[in-house]
Amino acid sequence: MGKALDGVRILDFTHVQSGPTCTQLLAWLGADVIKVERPGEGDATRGQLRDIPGVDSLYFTMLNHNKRSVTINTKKPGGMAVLDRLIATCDVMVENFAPGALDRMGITWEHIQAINPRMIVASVKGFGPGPYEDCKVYENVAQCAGGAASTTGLEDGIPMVTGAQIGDSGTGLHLALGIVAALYQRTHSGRGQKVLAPMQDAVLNLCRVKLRDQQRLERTHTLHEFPQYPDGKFGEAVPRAGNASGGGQPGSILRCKGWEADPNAYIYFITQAAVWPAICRVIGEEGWVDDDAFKTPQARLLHLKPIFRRIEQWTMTKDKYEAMEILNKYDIPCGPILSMKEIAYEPSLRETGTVVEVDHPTRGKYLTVGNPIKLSDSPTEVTRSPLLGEHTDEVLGQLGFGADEISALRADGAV
Ligand code: CAO
Repeated sequence: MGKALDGVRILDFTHVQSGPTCTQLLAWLGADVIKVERPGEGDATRGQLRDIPGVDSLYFTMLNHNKRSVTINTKKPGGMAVLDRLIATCDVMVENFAPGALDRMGITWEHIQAINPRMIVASVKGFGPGPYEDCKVYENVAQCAGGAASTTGLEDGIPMVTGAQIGDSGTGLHLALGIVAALYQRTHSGRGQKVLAPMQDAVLNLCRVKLRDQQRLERTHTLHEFPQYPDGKFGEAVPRAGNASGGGQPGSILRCKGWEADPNAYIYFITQAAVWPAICRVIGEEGWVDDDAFKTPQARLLHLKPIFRRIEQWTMTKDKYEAMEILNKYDIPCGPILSMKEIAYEPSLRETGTVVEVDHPTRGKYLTVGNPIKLSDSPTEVTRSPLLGEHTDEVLGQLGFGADEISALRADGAV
């Protein structure tokens, strides 16, 4: 079976996490992704957070599947000549260097356009145009500047970053969509274009509902579904909401049987209005169904804390899986708090290819997250990440360089 992006060739000039997330996704969709790395060193993540000495780290391998690796030193004229030939033959260049780094290498938009006017140049930067546009940015900086940290955490605690890499991987996803859209537009326009996904903007996009709440707060001075209501005070900005659902259906994380010993013996419980009578019956509070204090969603907002305390008395009598089974029979929306260990060994995630075991020549077998986007006519087969420069000869050969030329480039340190 063919792949959605068959025939698309990507010059992958990315490193660390945000850019590689994007190009890995494009590779899974069928693009030929050629990762360009500095000779001898490669992507810094190859050596970061290593668990086996001298072997590519899981950080690197889990972000660079299905790619080819070519080493090119762009600070050597020979290296630039190779890169120019890649620019001539690729459809998209993806990069996430610090602001100005690409220009300093001489790889300006004008330079690229002169070689290949159809090329799409896609960039991740920490910030878009504005006061911070020249700043280097990592994940947590983006989470803080994009509004995630100020709205995450316990209501009386400090700002918190989340474990989900919304700044890096979240921005990579945004960039991938921009690239696919630009490829589609090129089918009509015949022209390439620049695609920019700033990390602050991507995080803010993912925090869209918090800007919604900011405006609600400014208009009404209160947010009824937040834990600060009805007893606490609201300030001028959206506060941290603990584990409140933040949506129209109140929810909370509740303890389950075994919570004293197991840090993940919890369930997320949503008191969806449609199943309120069922919730009352399950927890043995049938009287609440017609009680004026609990009957309507509006009335319940005044009593969310005691309601969840009572539901928790029930969840604490069941383990999280037993609770799920009972609640699902009544269509009560709930979810177990799964540890990474539970996720790693969950059979259904293995069956769908979302958790995959991959074999690597120097590392051996390891687990990775496969393509979370499932296309019925473009299935994904996850293959291992490349060793540094593993495909240099192959790719340079495809670009028309002869064996002698490749040897000379290598002797000069250009590849
Ligand atoms: N040949 C020769 N030189 C190369 C090269 C190659 N193949 N690949 C990279 N380089 C050089 C660059 O030219 C640059 O040199 P100069 O500083 O002399 O211009 C240098 O390597 C370093 O690039 P960098 O500044 O991008 O890397 P850094 O490690 O200092 O910064 C990061 C890393 C992530 C902070 C920065 O790249 C950045 O802000 N990127 C944009 C935002 C982003 O994607 N952040 C998410 C990262 S994932 O957490």
